[in-house]
Amino acid sequence: MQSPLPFFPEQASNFAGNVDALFSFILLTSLFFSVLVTLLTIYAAFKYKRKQPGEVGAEDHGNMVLEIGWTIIPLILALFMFAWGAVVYVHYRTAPKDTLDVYVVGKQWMWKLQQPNGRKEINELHIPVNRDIKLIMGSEDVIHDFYVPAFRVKMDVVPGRYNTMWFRPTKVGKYHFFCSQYCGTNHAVMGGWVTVMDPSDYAAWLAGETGDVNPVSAGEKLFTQLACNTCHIANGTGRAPSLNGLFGAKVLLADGSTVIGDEAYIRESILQPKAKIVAGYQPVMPTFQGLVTEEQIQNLTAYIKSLQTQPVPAKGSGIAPATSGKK
Ligand code: HEC
Ligand SMILES: [Cu+2]
Repeated sequence: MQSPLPFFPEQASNFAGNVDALFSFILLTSLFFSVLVTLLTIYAAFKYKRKQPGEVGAEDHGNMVLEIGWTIIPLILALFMFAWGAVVYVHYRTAPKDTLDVYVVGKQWMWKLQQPNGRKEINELHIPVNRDIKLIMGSEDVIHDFYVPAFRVKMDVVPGRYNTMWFRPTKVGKYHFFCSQYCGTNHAVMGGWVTVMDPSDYAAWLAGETGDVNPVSAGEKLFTQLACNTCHIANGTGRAPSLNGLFGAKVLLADGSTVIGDEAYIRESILQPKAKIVAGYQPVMPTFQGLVTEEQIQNLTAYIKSLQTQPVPAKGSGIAPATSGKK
């Protein structure tokens, strides 16, 4: 679908059509009523102007039909805008399964991006067309914001946490992205280009050059270097829960509640281990706040996400650990 209004940027993602349609609807509705009210005001000002000195205004007792009309119609319109907006927003905030995950770090004043195979880029993002992409984003300093106008997606990138967003590019091409949260002197130049490629071109691009270690192996190395592996033993016999199968699973906490083991939870477990204690374990994990860089946290997260073989549930979960046949 083409943009209904002439001043939109190119539409190059699955969200663009919907966002533009909603935006145009709200804009045109507001414009219609603004013009209507302005014209009626001007008309009334002339029509009911005092024409003779000493003229007395007519009495007015209101009009029920009008009162109800201009209450109900805007109410319906506003609720319709809200509902439509909610549908678009929920779709945007709910990433599908099986996305291509790109890690993004914002810092004054550049963007560092890393592909699942480890290939790193600065202020450039290469992605295949018609594939669901998820950006997992952190900041090393202040609040930034990743904005791709042609995709109609933007998301704040906030220090101390991950924010994620997803989209599916629908058109091969090059699209500008920007930092859209004022972040200091060189904020204006903190941007770059998203290159959307045919899947075969993308595969060729991915395979080309790169001495970069992929985030999963970098994370695996860190896991040993930081001695995470002394407590987190793969088969679940250590002082800490096995991290096998954690990603995407439901984790039972000591206070009886549950959380989903997503990127945000893994990150929080590394930086503020005491925030959520896994049922059946002592809160003995030290915090790694200040000891690991944003990139290292992403590497650890990628590594933990990759541990999907042979899930070992935590002791407190009440489920027997998966065994491979023998006791
Ligand atoms: C001194 C032992 C110890 C070390 C070292 C340690 N952890 Fe932990 N970790 C624990 C314990 C105990 C828990 C469970 C209690 C809790 O939630 O705090 C835990 C929980 C976690 C969880 C949540 C697990 C779940 O099943 O929900 C993650 C993720 C995690 N640790 C990652 C790490 C990483 C990454 C490192 C290294 C950077 C690390 N841990 C180092 C003891 C440790
Ligand atoms: Cu910025």
